[in-house]
Amino acid sequence: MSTIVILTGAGISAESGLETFRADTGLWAKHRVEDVATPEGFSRDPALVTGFYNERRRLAAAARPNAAHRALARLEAEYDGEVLVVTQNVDDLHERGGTQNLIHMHGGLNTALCAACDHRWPAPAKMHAGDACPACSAPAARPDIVWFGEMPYQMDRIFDVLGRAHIFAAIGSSGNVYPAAGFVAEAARAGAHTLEINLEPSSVGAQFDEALLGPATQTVPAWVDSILRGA
Ligand code: BV8
Repeated sequence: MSTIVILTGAGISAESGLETFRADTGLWAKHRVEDVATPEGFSRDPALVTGFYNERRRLAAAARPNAAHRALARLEAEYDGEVLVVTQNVDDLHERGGTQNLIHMHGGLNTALCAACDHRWPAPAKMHAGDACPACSAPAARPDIVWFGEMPYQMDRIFDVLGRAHIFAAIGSSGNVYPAAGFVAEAARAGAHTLEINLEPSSVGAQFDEALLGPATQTVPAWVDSILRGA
């Protein structure tokens, strides 16, 4: 059975109105990554970080999946093989767009995590630093987000599927953050055909067999059509 692995980054949610990280108006232009996306930043100022993710959660809830998210759901539903989406994004637009076989390798806005006992529960719209864990009662609730220096989720499963991928596509990712940026090399080693879908070549663009340049809401549906047509 043929396997397609798709890595997505902030660029697939850009046309849903969610800011990317590296655009000069991006999230990190307003916040130093060390202050809001590291465990050290969280321990230094848990209220600042919790507030940063409350705002991201509010914006994600107000956003809607776009044609690119929906096209990937159609691919999963209609393709005669396995389709796995591995997203770096913490928004839930893939789920709301219909994708089911999905890994949030950097966590997600809609889950809270207890730093004391690892319990997870649905995140409230607004979390507060020191919220109590519903399982162990410790005042140790944190966003269930993989920060820099933390191990991304489900890496074993991701490498297992990359090892048997026939097609690997990276959509809307700048290729600056590892280990995600290394997935194309892993898929190529397994003999996969690799494709980058982006507005412009990423930092690892030269490692791909093929590039589809343009906005994701146009390029992704066209690519999915070509796959389903057997082109
Ligand atoms: C780890 C959650 C190890 C937070 C994020 C070398 C090897 C391995 C690791 C490292 C290394 N060097 C340094 C490291 C450490 C670090 C790293 O990679 N640093 C970088 C800066 C060099 N990596 C880590 O710390 C990772 N952990 O390595 O753990 C370990 C080992 C043992 C034990 C413990 C630990 C963890 C990294 C995860 C950090 N968390 N996100 C949050 O969301 O708030 S990262 C965050 O930025 C995203 O999740 C994403 O992964 C990353 C990059 O963002 P993109 O999605 O690519 O978005 P960006 O804005 O950059 O680009 C947007 C793209 O879209 C652009 O290309 C643009 O052209 C395109 N685009 C825009 N509009 C459109 C579009 N495309 C199409 N259509 C459009 N309309």
